[in-house]
This record gives sequence, structure tokens and C-alpha cells, in this order.
Amino acid sequence: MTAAAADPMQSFIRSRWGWRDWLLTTDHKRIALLYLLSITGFFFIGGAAASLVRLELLTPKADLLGEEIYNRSFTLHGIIMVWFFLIPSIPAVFGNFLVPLMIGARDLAFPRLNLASWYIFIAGGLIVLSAIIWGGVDTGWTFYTPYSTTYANSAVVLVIAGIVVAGFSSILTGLNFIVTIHTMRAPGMGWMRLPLFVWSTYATSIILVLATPVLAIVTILVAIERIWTVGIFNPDLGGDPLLFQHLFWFYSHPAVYIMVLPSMGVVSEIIPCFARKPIFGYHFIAFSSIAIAVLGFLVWGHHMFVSGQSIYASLIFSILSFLVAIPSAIKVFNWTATLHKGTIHFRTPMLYALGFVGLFVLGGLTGLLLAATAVDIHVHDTYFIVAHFHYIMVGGAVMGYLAAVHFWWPKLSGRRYHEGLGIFSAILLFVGFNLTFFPQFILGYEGMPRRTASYAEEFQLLNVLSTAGASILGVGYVLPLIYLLWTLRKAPDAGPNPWGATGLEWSVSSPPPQENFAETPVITGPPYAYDTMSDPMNQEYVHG
Ligand code: HEM
Ligand SMILES: [Cu+2]
Repeated sequence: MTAAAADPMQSFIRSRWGWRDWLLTTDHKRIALLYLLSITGFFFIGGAAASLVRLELLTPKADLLGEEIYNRSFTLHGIIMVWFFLIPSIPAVFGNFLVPLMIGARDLAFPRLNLASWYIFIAGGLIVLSAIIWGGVDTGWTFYTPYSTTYANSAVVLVIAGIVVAGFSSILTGLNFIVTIHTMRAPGMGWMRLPLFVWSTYATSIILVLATPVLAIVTILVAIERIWTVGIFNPDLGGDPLLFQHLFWFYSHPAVYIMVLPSMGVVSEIIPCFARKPIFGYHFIAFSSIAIAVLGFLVWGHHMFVSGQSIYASLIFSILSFLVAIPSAIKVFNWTATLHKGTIHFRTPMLYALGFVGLFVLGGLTGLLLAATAVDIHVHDTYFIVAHFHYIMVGGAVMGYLAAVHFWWPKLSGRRYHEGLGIFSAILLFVGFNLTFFPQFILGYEGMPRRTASYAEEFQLLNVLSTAGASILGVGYVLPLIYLLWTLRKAPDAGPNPWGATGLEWSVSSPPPQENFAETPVITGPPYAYDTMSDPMNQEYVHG
């Protein structure tokens, strides 16, 4: 097709459909869809591994998978979910799709680099998946030495290679966002007018760029020690196993904020829209994202309270960990104040956003318990830890991701989904989630260790409950997949702005035109002026 024949204001989905137009596209919106497809695939692969883990834990004996396969299942689950779903999820899909639209730009600063990032991500993912053929890996997603360097006889090096490759995708995506936000804002889009989702993407990008290289370095060092028996971590060879934990958590604590900051940005968009009020404390929410990104780099030692680091170091890491809760709490208070006296619509995206807030608070508060050394020494390496981080990563980050999916689906696809089904799935997921993970707090507190396929009989009841919850969760995740895909076949048109939301992305048609904006928009006022917007949700209701 010739360039002249293509209408730049045609929807980005409709225009040209050859394989090249998708696989070699440099359009940020199409790349976002490529990511959406691929991370959905990874999510269900990671989910299958989790199902195996939960099924094994139905009984106290290691009778379904056995210890070996069990170890490989939870390791695969962790690696896929962390690096191939959560880290890319909101940034790569919605950051890509929304940042240029939200700031009034045509694309990201480096569109080809953006496409390259997707290929690099896929290459990393395929390398990790290919390791399954070689028997998988059994070290846990944390690759602790000396197990990973000396004793593990699984595909450690191959998996590390996949993670390092995927890491480059993270770094390049982060760089792309930073440059875009600095240089491509439309006239009038000052920093204090940026949507809060853009602020959170900016903060996340800082972490992506600064932390990911450390992960690459530490995992490559593991591979070097494994292949050439160089003494880096192994004390027998003159190495230091604690060095591994320092480097690993120097990346991985900030990385937990890569997973949760973007959801916080999503929630900051959704709450004012469905409460029909300007966001309360815009500046506080914006700067708390940066504060989280900075403070997140200073607390890694809270993962090492029982690893033999000096007690003075532990004391300082404990205090710093308490500090990081402050910017998180600031956000929660401001969201709550935004809800206060709002006209609240309990639509699907809002249910997910409120679910995020509640579950994130539980995850965060248990984080504070863990940051107190007296508690952590008792529950370290028990199911309490597993419950803590799943409240944040699944209750928080995945809920935030689904909030984004449901809020922007009409924009992305141009179609409306069935509101009743949306609400039903959101509630199902909330119930399933709590049934799966709340019992794990109790299990952990009572002393059930993590990462083992067999356990004492007295823990069985709570484990059965947890597995039952996981089955509900499974259904809850498949449902949106079905009804959202169904909208592509048959569903009412969404129109440009079904929620009556502020923000430039809602000023263009759905799906957005290839070129995003017919003319560069000029911004004249603050974001979230919901006090001046009419509310379409008052007039119509429901049904896709
Ligand atoms: C107020 C903020 C938080 C504090 C004070 C906190 C504190 C802690 C502490 C002390 C541990 C170590 C426990 C142990 O291993 O004995 C821990 C583990 C963990 N936390 Fe948090 N946390 C917070 C927020 C988060 C967030 C936002 C996430 C994820 C998005 C997260 C994810 C994790 C993970 C993945 C682990 C365990 C990793 C592993 O050993 O496999 N935490 N947290
Ligand atoms: Cu941490």
C-alpha cells in the first residue's frame, strides 16, 4: 500500500494489516499491543506453574510432583511472573500506549528502540522457556549462592542468560520513557500538569535504568563462577556469599517498586474519575513517586536480617525501611481524601482500584512488621513472607494492572465490555485472592517454611483453603480474557470518552488515530478538572 493511500487519522488498529505492519511497526500503540499479547502468554505460563505448586501443597507429603519438580515449578513461577509479567506489565503495555497520548506527543522519543526492546524481551523470554526443555531451574527466583553457583544441577546459566537479555529491554524502555517525558511534552504541558500516571512511569523508569544493570552484573557473576569456578561468592575459593545477596537485593528491592509504582499511577487516574473530583494532593502524589524511587534504593538490607550482616547494618536498614512507608502512606491518604464526599461510581476499573488500595495497605503494613528485626527473625523464610509479597504483587500490582486493562480497554479497542461481567470478575478475584493468601500469613506465623513440597500435617487445612482460593483466582483471571476478547467480535462502540475522563488520551477517537493528534494539542489548565466535566456515567448504565 502506498503512503498516500493511508489516512494518518485512521484508527491505529484498522490501518494496514500485513505481518510487517505489526512485526516491524514503530507505532507505540501497536508495540503496546505486542507486549499485551506476549505478557498475557507469560502470565498464563507462570499461572500454570503456580497451579502445580498449589496442587502439590494440597497434601502434606511430596506426592504429586516430588521435591525436585516442585522446586523447579515454584522457581519457574517466580521468574516468569517477576521478570516476564510484572516488571513489563504496566510500563511496557500502558506506558507505551499512554505516555505519548497523555503528554500530547506523536510517539516515544526512540520508536525503533522501542520495537527493539520488544524483540529483546521476547528473545529473553524464549531463552528462559527453552530452559524448560533442559529440565528447568531449581534455585528459586533469588538464585542464592552457593546453591546456584556450586550445587544446583539445573539450567542456571541458560535462565540467567534469558534474564540478562530481558534486562536490556527494561533498561531501553526506561531510557525511552525518560527522554520522551523530558523532551516531547506538548506546549503548556508543564511538569506540574503531567498526569500522575506519567509521573509514576517516570519514577519507575529511573529505577529501571539504575537498578537493572546491577541485576545483570550479579547474575553474570553467578554464571562466571559456575562455568569457570572463579571465586566470587564461594568462600572455599575466596569468595563471599553475602556479596551475592547485597547485589541481588540492591536490584530486587527497587524492582518491587518497578512492579507497584505503575499501579499507583493507574489508581491515581481512576480514583478521581470515578469519584468525579479533582485528585487531592497532586503534588504530594507526584513527588512521593520520586521519593519511593529514591528511598527504595536504600533498604535492600532488610532481606538480610538473618544472613549474618552486622547488627548495626540491620538496625539502619530497619529504620530506612520504615521511612519508605511514608511516601506510600502519603498516596493512600490522598486517594482516601479524593474519595471523601465524591460521587462514587462502583464500575469495574474503580473496583480494581479500590481492591488495589486495600490489599496494598495490608501488604505494606506487613512489610513494616517484617522490617522490624524482632518479627522478621521469627518469620523469615516462612509463608508469612510469601503472603506479604503476594499481597503487594498480586493484590496490588496485578489488581492495578487489571484496573488499567478495564479503564483503558474502551480506548485501546474502541469497544465496551459487559459491565456486569467485569464487576463479577473483580469481586471473584478479590475473594479468591484473599482466600489464597490470607491463610499463608497464619501458616507462616505458625512456622511453616516456604519452598518445600512437604510439610507438617497440622498445616494441611490452611493449605487446602489456599489451594481452593487459587482455583477461584484461576477462574477470575480467565473470565476477563474471554469477555474482553469477545468485545472484539461483538460489542457496542465505546466512543472517545465513555467514562467522562480528563486527560488527552480521551480527547481522541477510540482506538486512537495512527498519528494520535490531528494537531499538536496545547494545554491550558491543570489535570483532573473533574469539577468542570459532565458525568456521562450518571446518564447511562451498564451492558456491553
Ligand atoms: C512499606 C514497604 C515495604 C516494606 C517495609 C517491606 C519489607 C519487607 C521485608 C523486611 C522483607 C524481607 C522479609 C524476609 O525475607 O525475612 C520483604 C520481603 C519481600 N517484599 Fe516487602 N516490603 C515493603 C514493600 C514491598 C513491595 C511494594 C513489594 C512488591 C511490589 C514487596 C515485595 C517483597 C518481596 C518480593 C519479598 C520477598 C522476596 C523473597 O525473599 O523471595 N515488598 N519485604
Ligand atoms: Cu525489600
